Amino acid sequence: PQTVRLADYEPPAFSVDAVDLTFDLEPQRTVVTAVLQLRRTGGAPGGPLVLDGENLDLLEVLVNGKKLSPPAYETSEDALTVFDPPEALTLETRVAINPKANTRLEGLYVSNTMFCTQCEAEGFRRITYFPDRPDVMATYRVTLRGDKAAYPVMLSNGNNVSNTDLGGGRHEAVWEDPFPKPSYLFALVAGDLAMVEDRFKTQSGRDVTLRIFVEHGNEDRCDYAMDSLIRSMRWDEERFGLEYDLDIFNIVAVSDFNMGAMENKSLNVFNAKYILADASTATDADFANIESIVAHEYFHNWTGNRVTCRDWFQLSLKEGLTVFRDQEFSSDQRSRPVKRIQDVRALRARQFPEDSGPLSHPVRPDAYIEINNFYTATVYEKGAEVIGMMQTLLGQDGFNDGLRLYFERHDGQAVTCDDFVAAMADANGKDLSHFKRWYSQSGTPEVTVTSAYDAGKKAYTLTLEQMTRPTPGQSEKQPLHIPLRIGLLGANGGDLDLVSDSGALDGGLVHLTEERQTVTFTNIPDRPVLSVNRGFGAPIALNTDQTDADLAFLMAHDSDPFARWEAGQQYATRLMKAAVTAMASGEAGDPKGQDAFVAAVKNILEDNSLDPAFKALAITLPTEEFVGEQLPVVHVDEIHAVRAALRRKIGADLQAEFRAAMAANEVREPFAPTAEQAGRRALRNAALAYLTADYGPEAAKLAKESFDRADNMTDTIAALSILTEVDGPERSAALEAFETRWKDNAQVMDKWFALQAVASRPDTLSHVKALTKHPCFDIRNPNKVRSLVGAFAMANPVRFHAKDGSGYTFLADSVIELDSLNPQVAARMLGTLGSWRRYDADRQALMRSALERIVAVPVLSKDSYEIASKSL
Ligand code: HT7
Ligand code: ZN
Repeated sequence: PQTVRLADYEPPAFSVDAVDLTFDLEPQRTVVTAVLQLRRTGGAPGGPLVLDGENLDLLEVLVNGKKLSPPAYETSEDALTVFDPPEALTLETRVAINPKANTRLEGLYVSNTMFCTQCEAEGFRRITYFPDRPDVMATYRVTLRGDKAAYPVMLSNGNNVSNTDLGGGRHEAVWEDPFPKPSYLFALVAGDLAMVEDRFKTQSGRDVTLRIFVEHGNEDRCDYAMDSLIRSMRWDEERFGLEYDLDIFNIVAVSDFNMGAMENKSLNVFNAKYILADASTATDADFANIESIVAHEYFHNWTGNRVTCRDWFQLSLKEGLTVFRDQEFSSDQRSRPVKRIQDVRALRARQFPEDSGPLSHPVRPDAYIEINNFYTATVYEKGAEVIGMMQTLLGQDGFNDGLRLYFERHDGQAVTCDDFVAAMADANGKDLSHFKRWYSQSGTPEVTVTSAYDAGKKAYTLTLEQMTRPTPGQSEKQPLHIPLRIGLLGANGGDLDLVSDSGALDGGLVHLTEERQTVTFTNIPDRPVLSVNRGFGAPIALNTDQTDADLAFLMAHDSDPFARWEAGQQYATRLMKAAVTAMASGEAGDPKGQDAFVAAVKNILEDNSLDPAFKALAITLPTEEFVGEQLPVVHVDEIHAVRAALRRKIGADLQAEFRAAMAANEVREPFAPTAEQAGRRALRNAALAYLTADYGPEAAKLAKESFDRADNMTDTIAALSILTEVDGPERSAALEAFETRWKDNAQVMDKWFALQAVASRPDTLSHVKALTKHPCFDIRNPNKVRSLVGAFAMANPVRFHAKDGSGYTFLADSVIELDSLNPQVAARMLGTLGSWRRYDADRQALMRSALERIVAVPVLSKDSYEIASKSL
């Protein structure tokens, strides 16, 4: 397969001013008529007109109303070429497509009985011939014709300008979108759908109709999504002055969807999982996800749609910025520190491994085989961190000025990350050229901080060194501009005033721009305790000379809540690493060292100044995956054993405290999806998990009681996740009760599949295999695949990495089967095999051979080929 390179970017040879599309909708044969107004804007004079197109049955081509025949045009597997085109022309094509047979879920497809589209990144070329690239922006008029009974609802982008009964049981709807847009933002939906409606008045007085379309029976489960949409619209006006620009905003929930949601202009399409919720079916985490994803897609209306990407290498221009915006929104709606901790946990879990593995790429990648593979944690989450650092450097007002200038300059254009940074720099009179390296350099910078205290001079000196390890294709690394927020704690736990050799430090911000720098703080009465990278202001890995006592002190006193949480994580990681290393080399280890940590956990539990959501996070140990990453070799079984043992010890030592925490945080009032109630449930369930950490008979009883009493999905899932680990009759009783109650609810059944897939018990893989035959499992449904195969491969390290290689074989088999149906989802399942170099020799060999088996499949998608071959 061909590699596409940023360096080869050429502006389009032809632009499209206007598109007129007509769809005659039939599940197995939809006819698409496209009329494009084209004009030459580049390329070689007199050169041919080349349009992208895949899997299209071409029926007819006309130029300026005249029918063409070969050799005036030719088709290939992925293009239509028209020779000797006029400089400006009307091109009409008619193609037939088969939406029902479209298992890739890209382009136009059928989900249950409804039609829907997914065009980002390159799905539009599966609908009609078109220059399917984001820098071709056009206005669209769309006519939809279909059976009135089967598709009473027919939607596309923009405004509904007419509806006509065509007779014979068919009808027609016409939609016009006045805003020029790239083809990836085109959408259509047709089906028999229920609708929930609300209204929003913008700050300038525009009355917007808000509609959510769902399958019949789900109308009552849209309230939270609608409320999230309204809150997002208001927040974007208040925070950034950004207002909605049409009179209608539609959302449609679909069951079969490759990702979370899609920001098509005024017609957002969502994975139903991120719309439908109520107390009995959704967990607190589900509600939080709905809030942030609804906001994310809405925010794209400005950051992505009004100003879009010139090419797909610039994906982070819209995604990094929009993730930053949705994170800010959720922080304002909920607890900012808790949100920050959750975001950092996600970044470490998904982006850090990517950055240190074979698929490492910059926030702005410079080459790809399949663009679908670059919707990554690096482009999204690290991209958001880069935006956040810009806000730190410019201040919130300066950042807002930069954003204003960006829209002033580029509204209606397709632009680059460089254009974005230029607007930020120009609006603030700053030079961001050094900072911009974050866009082009891959890898997580490692910062080492060493301290020295001079009691005589009352001076405290920090030496800061940064280093980024080589990544594929980038052997040389340059120093980055790393903004580090630093605090020094005095003996009473308070923050000391920071006066450095370069003057007072505003907010404790140190700019690390060189490979090595020192900073000396003066007037420091005693050796302080260092708190560094407060708020996780920079996405780095940090080495410090902090002692265990320093970490315990920070856990108890740091004024920065993130740093308080982080100290606990580092402390626990240190203990677990030591125990794993000892165990792997057959030594006894020093479990006594763990008592001080348990005492620090007790302190957190009993600190009444802390909110329950924070406490729940602060007492949760780093994941097995995180611990593994800190070790030279991932000792899978030892890490699992050590973490489980530490959890049992904490649970046993703090029995009384956990019982008290459970009682104090029981939510007795009616369920509400508020951050406050969610925090109490999180702490109550974290306490329950510690009390049952030995999975013995008492634990089974306690968890089962909790399961039976639960009146909301959060508590149900918390109890069931414990019960999946136990051996007694409570396990099967709970799993069966859950299945009986929820077998008709696909979304809830996803949870049931996932819980069984992540159980650490030895028989998990056999259960997972059996579950692939369950009537609710369907390999064509991405949510099901992610719940069962994805959860097993990505969230069950001890069973996925079973020494006999059975986990790898299962994954490879599943990927090979899925690849022929849905390559995008298949390729996403593969990521975990890429880390094979991090394991022992036996596992390395087994993981490699699973990858080799995939690469050797004769007809493999370029999606899976790219991931598997680059992993080897
Ligand atoms: N911009 C979208 C990214 C996307 C996508 C969504 C659904 C299915 C396939 C997709 N390919 C790319 C979603 C977002 O980031 O908002
Ligand atoms: Zn997005």
